[in-house]
Amino acid sequence: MRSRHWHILGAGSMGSLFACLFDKAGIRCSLLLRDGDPTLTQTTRRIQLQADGLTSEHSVRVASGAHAAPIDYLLVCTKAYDLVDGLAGLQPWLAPNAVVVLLANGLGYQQTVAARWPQLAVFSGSTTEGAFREAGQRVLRAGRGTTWVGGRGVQKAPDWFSDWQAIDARCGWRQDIDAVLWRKFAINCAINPLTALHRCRNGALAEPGALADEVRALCLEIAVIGQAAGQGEAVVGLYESVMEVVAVTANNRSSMLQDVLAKRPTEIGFLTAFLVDTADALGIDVPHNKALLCALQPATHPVG
Ligand code: KPL
Repeated sequence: MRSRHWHILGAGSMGSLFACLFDKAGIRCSLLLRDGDPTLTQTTRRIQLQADGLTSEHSVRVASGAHAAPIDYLLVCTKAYDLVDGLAGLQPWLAPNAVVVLLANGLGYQQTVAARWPQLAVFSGSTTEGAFREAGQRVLRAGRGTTWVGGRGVQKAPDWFSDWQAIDARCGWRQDIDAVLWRKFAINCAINPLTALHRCRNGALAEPGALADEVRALCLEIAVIGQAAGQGEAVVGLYESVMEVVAVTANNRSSMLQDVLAKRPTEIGFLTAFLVDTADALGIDVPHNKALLCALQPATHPVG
Protein backbone atom coordinates (compact mmCIF):
# COMPACT_ATOMS: atom_id res chain seq x y z
CA MET A 1 0.00 0.00 0.00
CA ARG A 2 1.19 3.52 -0.85
CA SER A 3 2.32 5.30 2.31
CA ARG A 4 0.34 8.32 3.37
CA HIS A 5 1.50 11.76 2.32
CA TRP A 6 0.44 14.58 4.65
CA HIS A 7 0.12 18.09 3.34
CA ILE A 8 0.25 20.97 5.77
CA LEU A 9 -1.52 24.24 5.06
CA GLY A 10 -0.12 27.10 7.16
CA ALA A 11 3.64 27.31 7.34
CA GLY A 12 3.77 29.29 10.60
CA SER A 13 5.17 28.01 13.86
CA MET A 14 2.70 25.15 14.37
CA GLY A 15 2.67 24.02 10.73
CA SER A 16 6.47 24.06 10.63
CA LEU A 17 6.69 22.18 13.94
CA PHE A 18 4.40 19.41 12.70
CA ALA A 19 6.26 19.27 9.37
CA CYS A 20 9.52 18.67 11.29
CA LEU A 21 7.87 16.08 13.54
CA PHE A 22 6.44 14.15 10.58
CA ASP A 23 9.80 14.38 8.79
CA LYS A 24 11.64 13.13 11.88
CA ALA A 25 9.27 10.16 12.06
CA GLY A 26 9.89 9.35 8.37
CA ILE A 27 6.32 10.20 7.36
CA ARG A 28 5.95 11.87 3.96
CA CYS A 29 4.83 15.43 4.30
CA SER A 30 4.83 18.70 2.34
CA LEU A 31 4.23 22.28 3.37
CA LEU A 32 1.75 23.96 1.06
CA LEU A 33 2.66 27.48 0.00
CA ARG A 34 0.59 30.03 -1.85
CA ASP A 35 1.04 30.30 -5.62
CA GLY A 36 3.45 33.14 -6.15
CA ASP A 37 5.41 32.47 -2.95
CA PRO A 38 9.00 33.27 -3.97
CA THR A 39 10.34 30.22 -2.11
CA LEU A 40 8.33 27.91 -4.41
CA THR A 41 11.29 27.99 -6.79
CA GLN A 42 12.81 25.47 -4.39
CA THR A 43 11.33 22.07 -3.80
CA THR A 44 12.38 21.82 -0.17
CA ARG A 45 12.70 24.15 2.78
CA ARG A 46 15.36 23.61 5.42
CA ILE A 47 13.84 24.11 8.84
CA GLN A 48 15.89 24.16 12.02
CA LEU A 49 14.02 22.80 15.00
CA GLN A 50 15.23 23.67 18.48
CA ALA A 51 13.73 21.39 21.09
CA ASP A 52 14.83 20.08 24.47
CA GLY A 53 18.16 21.93 24.12
CA LEU A 54 18.97 20.18 20.81
CA THR A 55 18.86 21.47 17.26
CA SER A 56 17.82 19.28 14.35
CA GLU A 57 17.70 20.17 10.65
CA HIS A 58 14.78 19.08 8.49
CA SER A 59 14.46 19.22 4.77
CA VAL A 60 10.72 19.57 4.22
CA ARG A 61 9.10 19.44 0.76
CA VAL A 62 7.24 22.57 -0.26
CA ALA A 63 4.61 22.69 -2.98
CA SER A 64 1.69 24.73 -4.21
CA GLY A 65 -1.75 23.08 -4.22
CA ALA A 66 -1.56 22.40 -7.96
CA HIS A 67 1.76 20.63 -7.63
CA ALA A 68 0.64 18.63 -4.63
CA ALA A 69 -2.54 17.19 -6.19
CA PRO A 70 -4.23 14.98 -5.30
CA ILE A 71 -4.18 15.84 -1.61
CA ASP A 72 -5.43 12.89 0.43
CA TYR A 73 -4.35 13.92 3.93
CA LEU A 74 -4.36 17.57 4.94
CA LEU A 75 -3.45 19.20 8.23
CA VAL A 76 -4.65 22.81 8.45
CA CYS A 77 -2.55 24.98 10.77
CA THR A 78 -3.60 28.42 9.56
CA LYS A 79 -5.08 31.10 11.77
CA ALA A 80 -8.85 30.69 12.19
CA TYR A 81 -9.58 33.70 9.97
CA ASP A 82 -7.57 32.26 7.04
CA LEU A 83 -8.89 28.74 7.31
CA VAL A 84 -11.99 28.74 5.11
CA ASP A 85 -10.35 30.79 2.32
CA GLY A 86 -7.24 28.61 2.53
CA LEU A 87 -9.31 25.47 2.13
CA ALA A 88 -11.32 27.02 -0.71
CA GLY A 89 -8.05 27.75 -2.53
CA LEU A 90 -7.07 24.09 -2.27
CA GLN A 91 -10.46 22.72 -3.28
CA PRO A 92 -9.48 21.77 -6.86
CA TRP A 93 -6.56 19.73 -5.56
CA LEU A 94 -8.28 17.88 -2.74
CA ALA A 95 -9.06 14.21 -3.37
CA PRO A 96 -12.72 13.25 -2.97
CA ASN A 97 -13.12 12.11 0.67
CA ALA A 98 -9.78 13.68 1.64
CA VAL A 99 -8.99 13.54 5.36
CA VAL A 100 -8.71 17.10 6.71
CA VAL A 101 -7.58 17.85 10.27
CA LEU A 102 -8.32 21.41 11.44
CA LEU A 103 -5.95 22.68 14.11
CA ALA A 104 -6.84 26.33 14.58
CA ASN A 105 -7.98 28.20 17.69
CA GLY A 106 -11.58 29.10 18.26
CA LEU A 107 -15.02 27.93 17.23
CA GLY A 108 -17.32 28.64 14.32
CA TYR A 109 -15.26 27.68 11.28
CA GLN A 110 -15.88 23.96 11.92
CA GLN A 111 -19.56 24.35 11.01
CA THR A 112 -18.68 26.41 7.92
CA VAL A 113 -16.26 23.75 6.69
CA ALA A 114 -18.67 20.88 7.35
CA ALA A 115 -21.50 22.66 5.53
CA ARG A 116 -19.40 23.78 2.57
CA TRP A 117 -17.45 20.54 2.00
CA PRO A 118 -19.73 17.69 3.13
CA GLN A 119 -17.73 15.22 1.02
CA LEU A 120 -14.53 15.71 3.06
CA ALA A 121 -13.70 13.66 6.13
CA VAL A 122 -13.19 16.59 8.50
CA PHE A 123 -11.61 16.15 11.93
CA SER A 124 -10.60 18.67 14.57
CA GLY A 125 -7.58 18.99 16.74
CA SER A 126 -6.50 21.03 19.71
CA THR A 127 -2.93 21.37 20.82
CA THR A 128 -1.04 22.80 23.76
CA GLU A 129 2.31 22.49 21.98
CA GLY A 130 4.23 25.75 22.36
CA ALA A 131 6.18 26.76 19.26
CA PHE A 132 7.61 30.04 18.03
CA ARG A 133 9.11 30.86 14.69
CA GLU A 134 12.33 32.76 15.02
CA ALA A 135 14.41 34.54 12.40
CA GLY A 136 14.65 32.64 9.13
CA GLN A 137 13.36 29.10 9.16
CA ARG A 138 14.02 28.40 12.83
CA VAL A 139 11.34 26.95 15.05
CA LEU A 140 11.67 26.92 18.79
CA ARG A 141 9.65 24.25 20.57
CA ALA A 142 9.16 26.17 23.78
CA GLY A 143 7.16 23.53 25.57
CA ARG A 144 5.91 20.05 24.87
CA GLY A 145 2.17 19.83 25.07
CA THR A 146 -0.56 17.41 24.13
CA THR A 147 -2.43 17.27 20.86
CA TRP A 148 -5.94 15.83 20.86
CA VAL A 149 -7.66 14.88 17.63
CA GLY A 150 -11.15 13.58 16.99
CA GLY A 151 -14.19 13.73 14.79
CA ARG A 152 -17.82 14.15 15.69
CA GLY A 153 -19.26 10.70 16.30
CA VAL A 154 -15.96 8.91 15.51
CA GLN A 155 -15.28 6.62 18.44
CA LYS A 156 -12.20 4.76 17.33
CA ALA A 157 -9.08 6.40 15.90
CA PRO A 158 -8.91 5.81 12.12
CA ASP A 159 -5.86 4.03 10.62
CA TRP A 160 -4.25 7.31 9.55
CA PHE A 161 -3.96 8.36 13.18
CA SER A 162 -1.10 5.87 13.60
CA ASP A 163 1.04 8.49 11.80
CA TRP A 164 0.29 10.97 14.57
CA GLN A 165 1.14 8.39 17.19
CA ALA A 166 4.49 7.80 15.51
CA ILE A 167 5.69 11.40 15.86
CA ASP A 168 7.72 12.69 18.79
CA ALA A 169 4.75 14.34 20.50
CA ARG A 170 1.94 13.34 22.82
CA CYS A 171 -1.03 12.80 20.52
CA GLY A 172 -4.27 11.18 21.53
CA TRP A 173 -7.64 10.42 20.01
CA ARG A 174 -10.71 11.91 21.68
CA GLN A 175 -14.29 10.79 21.17
CA ASP A 176 -15.38 13.98 22.92
CA ILE A 177 -13.39 16.35 20.74
CA ASP A 178 -16.15 18.99 20.88
CA ALA A 179 -15.68 19.26 24.64
CA VAL A 180 -11.90 19.54 24.17
CA LEU A 181 -12.37 22.31 21.60
CA TRP A 182 -14.88 24.08 23.84
CA ARG A 183 -12.53 24.01 26.81
CA LYS A 184 -9.62 25.42 24.81
CA PHE A 185 -12.00 28.01 23.34
CA ALA A 186 -13.18 29.00 26.83
CA ILE A 187 -9.59 29.38 28.07
CA ASN A 188 -8.59 31.41 25.01
CA CYS A 189 -11.69 33.63 25.45
CA ALA A 190 -10.61 34.43 29.02
CA ILE A 191 -6.95 35.16 28.23
CA ASN A 192 -6.35 36.26 24.64
CA PRO A 193 -8.69 39.24 24.16
CA LEU A 194 -7.87 40.79 27.54
CA THR A 195 -4.11 40.54 27.03
CA ALA A 196 -4.52 41.95 23.50
CA LEU A 197 -6.56 44.89 24.79
CA HIS A 198 -4.16 45.72 27.59
CA ARG A 199 -1.03 44.81 25.62
CA CYS A 200 0.19 42.69 28.52
CA ARG A 201 1.80 39.29 28.95
CA ASN A 202 -0.38 36.47 30.23
CA GLY A 203 1.10 36.71 33.74
CA ALA A 204 -0.39 40.20 34.27
CA LEU A 205 -3.82 38.55 34.54
CA ALA A 206 -2.76 36.92 37.81
CA GLU A 207 -1.70 40.15 39.53
CA PRO A 208 -4.32 41.25 42.06
CA GLY A 209 -6.37 44.12 40.67
CA ALA A 210 -8.84 45.06 37.98
CA LEU A 211 -7.52 42.66 35.35
CA ALA A 212 -7.72 39.66 37.65
CA ASP A 213 -11.28 40.63 38.60
CA GLU A 214 -12.14 40.92 34.92
CA VAL A 215 -10.81 37.41 34.22
CA ARG A 216 -13.08 36.06 36.94
CA ALA A 217 -16.10 37.92 35.54
CA LEU A 218 -15.37 36.71 31.98
CA CYS A 219 -14.99 33.13 33.19
CA LEU A 220 -18.33 33.24 35.00
CA GLU A 221 -20.10 34.36 31.84
CA ILE A 222 -18.24 31.89 29.60
CA ALA A 223 -19.12 29.05 31.98
CA VAL A 224 -22.82 29.98 31.90
CA ILE A 225 -22.79 29.90 28.09
CA GLY A 226 -20.89 26.61 28.07
CA GLN A 227 -23.52 25.07 30.35
CA ALA A 228 -26.39 26.42 28.28
CA ALA A 229 -24.76 25.26 25.06
CA GLY A 230 -24.55 21.69 26.38
CA GLN A 231 -20.83 21.88 27.16
CA GLY A 232 -21.12 21.79 30.95
CA GLU A 233 -18.22 19.32 31.33
CA ALA A 234 -15.94 21.59 29.32
CA VAL A 235 -16.37 24.52 31.69
CA VAL A 236 -16.08 22.77 35.06
CA GLY A 237 -13.49 24.67 37.13
CA LEU A 238 -12.91 27.08 34.25
CA TYR A 239 -11.48 29.94 36.31
CA GLU A 240 -9.00 27.64 38.07
CA SER A 241 -7.89 26.15 34.73
CA VAL A 242 -7.47 29.61 33.24
CA MET A 243 -5.29 30.66 36.17
CA GLU A 244 -3.20 27.49 35.75
CA VAL A 245 -2.62 28.32 32.07
CA VAL A 246 -1.82 31.93 33.02
CA ALA A 247 0.77 30.69 35.53
CA VAL A 248 2.40 28.25 33.10
CA THR A 249 2.46 30.82 30.26
CA ALA A 250 3.07 33.90 32.44
CA ASN A 251 5.91 35.14 30.29
CA ASN A 252 4.14 34.59 26.95
CA ARG A 253 2.37 37.07 24.79
CA SER A 254 -0.94 35.48 23.80
CA SER A 255 -1.39 34.71 20.12
CA MET A 256 -3.94 37.54 19.88
CA LEU A 257 -1.56 40.05 21.39
CA GLN A 258 1.11 38.91 18.93
CA ASP A 259 -1.37 39.43 16.08
CA VAL A 260 -2.27 42.92 17.30
CA LEU A 261 1.39 43.91 17.70
CA ALA A 262 2.16 42.61 14.22
CA LYS A 263 -0.90 44.48 12.84
CA ARG A 264 -2.42 41.22 11.59
CA PRO A 265 -6.12 40.38 11.86
CA THR A 266 -7.00 38.56 15.06
CA GLU A 267 -9.07 35.49 15.94
CA ILE A 268 -11.60 37.57 17.93
CA GLY A 269 -14.35 36.54 15.48
CA PHE A 270 -13.80 32.89 16.47
CA LEU A 271 -13.45 33.60 20.20
CA THR A 272 -15.38 36.41 21.96
CA ALA A 273 -17.56 37.25 18.94
CA PHE A 274 -18.59 33.58 18.61
CA LEU A 275 -19.28 33.47 22.36
CA VAL A 276 -21.43 36.62 22.23
CA ASP A 277 -23.34 35.30 19.19
CA THR A 278 -23.97 32.02 21.02
CA ALA A 279 -25.12 33.94 24.11
CA ASP A 280 -27.49 36.06 21.99
CA ALA A 281 -28.94 32.95 20.35
CA LEU A 282 -29.52 31.48 23.81
CA GLY A 283 -31.01 34.75 25.11
CA ILE A 284 -28.35 35.16 27.81
CA ASP A 285 -26.62 38.44 28.56
CA VAL A 286 -22.82 38.47 28.74
CA PRO A 287 -22.02 42.13 29.49
CA HIS A 288 -18.33 41.65 30.27
CA ASN A 289 -17.64 39.74 27.09
CA LYS A 290 -19.71 42.20 25.04
CA ALA A 291 -17.78 45.15 26.45
CA LEU A 292 -14.50 43.38 25.70
CA LEU A 293 -15.61 42.69 22.13
CA CYS A 294 -16.60 46.35 21.62
CA ALA A 295 -13.33 47.59 23.10
CA LEU A 296 -11.30 45.31 20.87
CA GLN A 297 -13.12 45.51 17.60
CA PRO A 298 -11.68 48.77 16.29
CA ALA A 299 -8.16 47.49 16.90
CA THR A 300 -8.66 43.98 15.59
CA HIS A 301 -11.09 44.43 12.73
CA PRO A 302 -9.62 47.24 10.67
CA VAL A 303 -12.41 48.64 8.53
CA GLY A 304 -12.01 48.57 4.76
O1 KPL B 1 -3.33 29.38 23.48
C1 KPL B 1 -2.88 30.42 23.92
C2 KPL B 1 -2.77 31.53 22.95
O2 KPL B 1 -2.07 32.50 23.20
O3 KPL B 1 -3.41 31.42 21.89
C3 KPL B 1 -2.55 30.57 25.37
C4 KPL B 1 -2.79 29.23 26.06
C5 KPL B 1 -3.43 31.61 25.99
C6 KPL B 1 -1.11 30.87 25.62
O4 KPL B 1 -0.73 32.15 25.33
